[in-house]
Amino acid sequence: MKLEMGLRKGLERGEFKVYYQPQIDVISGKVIGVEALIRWQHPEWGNISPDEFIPLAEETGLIIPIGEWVLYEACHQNKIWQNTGYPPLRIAVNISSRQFQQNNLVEMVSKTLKETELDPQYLELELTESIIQDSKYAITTMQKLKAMGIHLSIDDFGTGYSSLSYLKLFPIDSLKIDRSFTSNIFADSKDAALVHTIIAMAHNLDLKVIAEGVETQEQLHFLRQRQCNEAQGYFFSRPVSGEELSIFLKNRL
Ligand code: G
Ligand code: G
Ligand code: MN
Ligand code: NA
Repeated sequence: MKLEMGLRKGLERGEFKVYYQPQIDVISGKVIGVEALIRWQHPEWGNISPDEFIPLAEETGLIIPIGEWVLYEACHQNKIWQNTGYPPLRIAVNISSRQFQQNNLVEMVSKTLKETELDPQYLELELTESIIQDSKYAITTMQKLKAMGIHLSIDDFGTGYSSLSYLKLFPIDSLKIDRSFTSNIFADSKDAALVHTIIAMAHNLDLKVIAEGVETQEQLHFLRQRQCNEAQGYFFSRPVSGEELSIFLKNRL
């Protein structure tokens, strides 16, 4: 209850920020994308993790205005980077299943792209396997987003309980290997086998693969040897503010 009020007020008072984490092409080492991650700093309670407030925002429906705000911020920031002259990046935005179910999602996304003047090819929406509950609706919605030129990926891949058959039905571009697998590559040979198998399966289905939670050079090496396309994690950068990411981009040019 208290947290819910806090969320409502937080949105009005501008307590949310969007942080950005770079996504690196494993072969070239170049930054090719950025994931937008929401942060909440409450004046009294301090930093509250999205793991705590996103589930509540979903329950209360506040994820709709919050998600719309994140999308606008992220697209706007991406356009600023492009106008600054950095090589164009793709901005990846998390869409929760409640947001995905909202009936005007496609219109909202389309409107945001127009307002921020961002070319749709530079937007990626990260969906989780939980959207599959209503697969007919999901496919139609995804087809509309694809028709606009937006990239679609499946986040936290391999952690849900869904069947693999949706992979042939959904018009997606890439899979994001959950960081629980990546972090265990050298601790558990079964995780290593799963990572290797997910990459091979994705490629056989003509999908790109990005590994999350890459923290060491050894993990990156393992992924490169197995032809994983992209990597994201603390090894490259923690999620940082827009200004800090600008410095990161400048230093890598
Ligand atoms: O670093 P991290 O603590 O940012 O994220 C924790 C969880 O919160 C992750 O599962 C992430 O996908 C989710 N998350 C972060 N930002 C957003 C957002 O803007 N929208 C949604 N729906 N989820 C987010
Ligand atoms: O569910 P989603 O993939 O959107 O979650 C991203 C989450 O993972 C965020 O909380 C982000 O801060 C966190 N994260 C990103 N890179 C790393 C990493 O290398 N190690 C760990 N432990 N967490 C990471
Ligand atoms: Mn994500
Ligand atoms: Na994840």
